[in-house]
Amino acid sequence: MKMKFLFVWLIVPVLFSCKQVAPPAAVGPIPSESQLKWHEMEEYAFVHFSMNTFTDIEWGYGDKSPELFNPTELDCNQWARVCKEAGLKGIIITAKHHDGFCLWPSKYTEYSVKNSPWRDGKGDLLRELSDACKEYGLKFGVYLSPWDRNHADYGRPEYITYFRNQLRELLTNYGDIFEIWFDGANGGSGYYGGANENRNVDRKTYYDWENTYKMVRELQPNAILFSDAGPGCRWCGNEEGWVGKTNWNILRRDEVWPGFPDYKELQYGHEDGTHWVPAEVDVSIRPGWFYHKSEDHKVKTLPHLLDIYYHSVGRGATLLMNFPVDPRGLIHEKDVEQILKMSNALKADFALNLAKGKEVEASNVRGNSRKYKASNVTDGEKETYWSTDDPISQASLTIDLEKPTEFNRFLIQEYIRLGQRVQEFTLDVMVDGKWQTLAQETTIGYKRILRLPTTTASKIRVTIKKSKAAPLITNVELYKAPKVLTAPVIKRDREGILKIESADNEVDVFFTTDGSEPDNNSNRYTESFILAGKAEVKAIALDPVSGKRSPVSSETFDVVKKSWKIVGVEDENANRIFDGEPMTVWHQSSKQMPIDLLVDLGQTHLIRGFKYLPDQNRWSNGIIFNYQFFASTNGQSWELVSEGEFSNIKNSPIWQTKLFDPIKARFVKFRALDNTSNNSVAGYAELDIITE
Ligand code: FUL
Repeated sequence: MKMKFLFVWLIVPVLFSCKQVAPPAAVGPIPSESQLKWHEMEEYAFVHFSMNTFTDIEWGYGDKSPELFNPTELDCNQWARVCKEAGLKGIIITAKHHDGFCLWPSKYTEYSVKNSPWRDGKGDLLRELSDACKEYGLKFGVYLSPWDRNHADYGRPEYITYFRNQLRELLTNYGDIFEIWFDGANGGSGYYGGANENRNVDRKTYYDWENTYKMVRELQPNAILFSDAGPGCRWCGNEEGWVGKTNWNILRRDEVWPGFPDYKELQYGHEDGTHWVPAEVDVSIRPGWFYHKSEDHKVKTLPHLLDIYYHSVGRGATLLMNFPVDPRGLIHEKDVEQILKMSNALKADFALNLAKGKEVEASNVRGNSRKYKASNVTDGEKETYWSTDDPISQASLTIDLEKPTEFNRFLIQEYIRLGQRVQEFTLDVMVDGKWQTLAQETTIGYKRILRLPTTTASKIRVTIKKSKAAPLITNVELYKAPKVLTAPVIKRDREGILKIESADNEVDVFFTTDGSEPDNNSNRYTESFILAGKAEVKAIALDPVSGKRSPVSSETFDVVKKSWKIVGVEDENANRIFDGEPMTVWHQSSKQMPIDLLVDLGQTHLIRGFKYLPDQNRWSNGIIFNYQFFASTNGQSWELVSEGEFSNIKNSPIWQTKLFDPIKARFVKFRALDNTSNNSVAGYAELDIITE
């Protein structure tokens, strides 16, 4: 009797609590250990630096002399220092770009640094960079272009031996390589040892990738192989810096090959993927991958860089941020400034996790086991996770924030070691005792971050609406990111409508129109309005809570261009040159220069100068160099009021201002005598006059 009592009251409960709950089984493809480590890197750097840096082009033909490669202040420690400070975890370098020029003294070609004046031909950039990476605790990776526009054998089987020999050099001489980049751009025109011809290859078969991968696995078993199709990680399908909101880490890999035409699918992955091939977002901090002085004023702004972060890392991809190292051999100071702005802003965004250690309740816990308990998501441990019974249609987690708490960032992670599962989830918040839905989303994956309107809630609820199997959620975090206080952008269109845009829509914008410094007593901007005539507009963004303010932005406007007309042109697009939008452009082409642009100003003004903004696009065209500018009161008899060149416009295609003695004019004629690319195109982003 006594024994039976003991058994029921003591042994049975003990047996029950020890009951083994079946652990969740893997669902679909899962990542390898190296892929898991790679996911955790989150952000790392790309460096494009090679012959193109010295020839000012993006794709070298393969015919330029190694003599041209001559950085004067090359300092890989500077690159590593900047990357380290910016929180980037590694550097991938263009060991060989499409033009075939090698940054290391390869045994297999003369087309390398060994025939350049740099370090008297004794330099090895890969040695210097891999050493710098070691010193700064960064990982080191290489880009080796499969396409080689210099090599005589490109397109023939012999080239594959050459390519592998080079790869072997890279994989054996520079320590651990974390990623190897095989670009999808392949085949086309080139120098090819002097043949100067077009060579196309069958991208599916020519490279015999399987055997190359085998070699990599032997020499660097942990290296992640990048290509459109992986196998380690995949291209994200664009070079703008984003991956889809729905982002599957898995891919029907055998349907994809480097250079495949449906590459846009790579932006989302395949929900029914057969292999773990996560996306990497490669993007340059400037428009080009290589350095061009003409892009010094086009380094991406902080709001743009933050968008890139939230649209890459924030959607479960990694971010590969490119620095076009300049001809000195340094990351340009403007790029340094912007990347540090970005990393400082991100540090501030994720400074304090408001959900850390908070109580969590779940609608269902797998086998009621403590191992899978809900509070695993707020314990800061990456190996513990909340899970539910299997199968389950829907499950939710409620985090009690204890008091009304303000936040605007929500971060969630799946335990991807056992596969990516979640297909749909929602985020609800309890405000004044009532639940409201704040977001409805799809995939999570390694990490998902939502930027939300600032919300004050006492509880949040995450509902997994649809999942391939029991969800495994390892982490939920909440933050209150500071406002983005960059100088507002001021624009006025042809009609005279003034718009002021700020990067953060939760800040106040104040402005003046008389050139005085704006503060919180100035006009508050709420919506666009007509601002006629001459004005110097200045604006600031101000966080109403902290009182912090942005730098001041400033724009000067002259007469409104409403009644301006381009004479003798029917093309509607021509009006783009008066629209106040620097990114829109109109081109005039002709059989030969000069090309005239004749504008009727609609009324007579006393003018004393003009302003010209050339095409601002990445592949810009028709940048006028030598010009003449004429004025007329009747459109018949013209007076030449200014002529000359826009010095340095090729390197610095910013607003060009020319002043002259005041003259009355109803008509102006802007004559392009030539342009920076020696063709007969005149391109205009904007044209303006300066009146007395
Ligand atoms: C592209 C290349 O063609 C560009 O030059 C650059 O290297 C970029 C990262 O990949 O496909």
